[in-house]
Amino acid sequence: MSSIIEDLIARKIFNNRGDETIEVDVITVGGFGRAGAPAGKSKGKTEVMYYPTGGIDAAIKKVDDLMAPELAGLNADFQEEIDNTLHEIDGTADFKNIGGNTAFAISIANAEAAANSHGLLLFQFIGGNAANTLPFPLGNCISGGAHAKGKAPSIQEYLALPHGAETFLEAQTANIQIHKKVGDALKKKSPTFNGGKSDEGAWIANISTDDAFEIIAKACEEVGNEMDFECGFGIDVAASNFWKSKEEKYIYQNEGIKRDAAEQLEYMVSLIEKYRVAYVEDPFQEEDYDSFAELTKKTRNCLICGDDLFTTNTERLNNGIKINAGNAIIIKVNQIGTLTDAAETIEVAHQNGYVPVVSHRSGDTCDWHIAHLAVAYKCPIIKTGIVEGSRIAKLNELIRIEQFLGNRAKMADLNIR
Ligand code: 2PG
Ligand code: MG
Repeated sequence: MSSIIEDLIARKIFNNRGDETIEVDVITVGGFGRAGAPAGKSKGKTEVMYYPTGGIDAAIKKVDDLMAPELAGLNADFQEEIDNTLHEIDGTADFKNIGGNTAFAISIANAEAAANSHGLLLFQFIGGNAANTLPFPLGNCISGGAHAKGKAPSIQEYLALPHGAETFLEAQTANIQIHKKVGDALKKKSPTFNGGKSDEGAWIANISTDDAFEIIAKACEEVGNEMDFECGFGIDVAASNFWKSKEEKYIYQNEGIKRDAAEQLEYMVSLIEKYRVAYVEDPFQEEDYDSFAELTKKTRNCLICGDDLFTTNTERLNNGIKINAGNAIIIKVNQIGTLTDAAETIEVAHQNGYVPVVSHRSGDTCDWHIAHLAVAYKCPIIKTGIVEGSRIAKLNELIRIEQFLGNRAKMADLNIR
């Protein structure tokens, strides 16, 4: 009885970019949950719509007028029923009517309210006793592309991945050291570098794509030696953002280089081999499944991950699985709208040997739910920056979860050797 929903309260808050977003409280007889929606800047074309016509104000009114009365009296323990009800109220495939971010906030707040009604933490409520593995943090050190203002590498993110760490605390400590070293190296390399950072807390500098590789590779190697475990690194190319469909070329602005799909494939293979890159996200534009499959075939010991390619969508993931396009998938619940939809995609990923990578958005709040989702759904990697308030909120929560689990805690199984 304690999980019966009594009311929903929606409001407008701000994210780390200073943009408005929606937050929802779900109040049950014996508990409470709260979630604020994040927002992408480099969004996939097939993500659900964030808000209905009329924006956040219209979304809040719909929570008051439609969702609150409809959900009151239902049991928050039954996440699927709650999420199906959201789909029914909306009635479209992409949450056009109530907004995907509205659905997201209700869905996640509901899960938290259910856990809270039982006196459990979110990861325990969802994952039960089996949820005892911590993800490796994939953390952004250098921002470029759509996440930078002014001149910067075309590749959107250069990410540290300390995959040899034995504890989460060690892994996050390594990432912090790498981030600091990268900052020092950028100061030496670029006369115009002034310590500027992106929304995700990664450094922004006017350097070439290749210089960024040299800098992060060296920082990871040094920290790996100091801490005595392997620190790899990866990139989020976010290639859709600099793919010009008319020319059919990827435009590397800072270098004045253009590459067609075949040249981009060759370039990615050469980078992976030269720098032993452990993780590559969205190396091609979001409809080019074939190039993803080619790259996956041509490389070893590297995760080839789809973000804009899959948009946390089971159908799109299944398209990829058919031709072995990639071997990892970014999970962003607000790309698809509800926790139930995202959980289904994670399940399909697990069943087919794709590594699910739970991820923040560049525009985010200090909510820490994705820390719990990573543990609950056994996602071996969490992508959520290294520094900056919204990132630290999630990373510190994982440190708490690790402590809470005590000697039951272990790091996820991640085979990039
Ligand atoms: C990405 C994300 C997060 P955004 O492309 O992976 O780093 O960016 O939230 O802007 O889509
Ligand atoms: Mg991405």
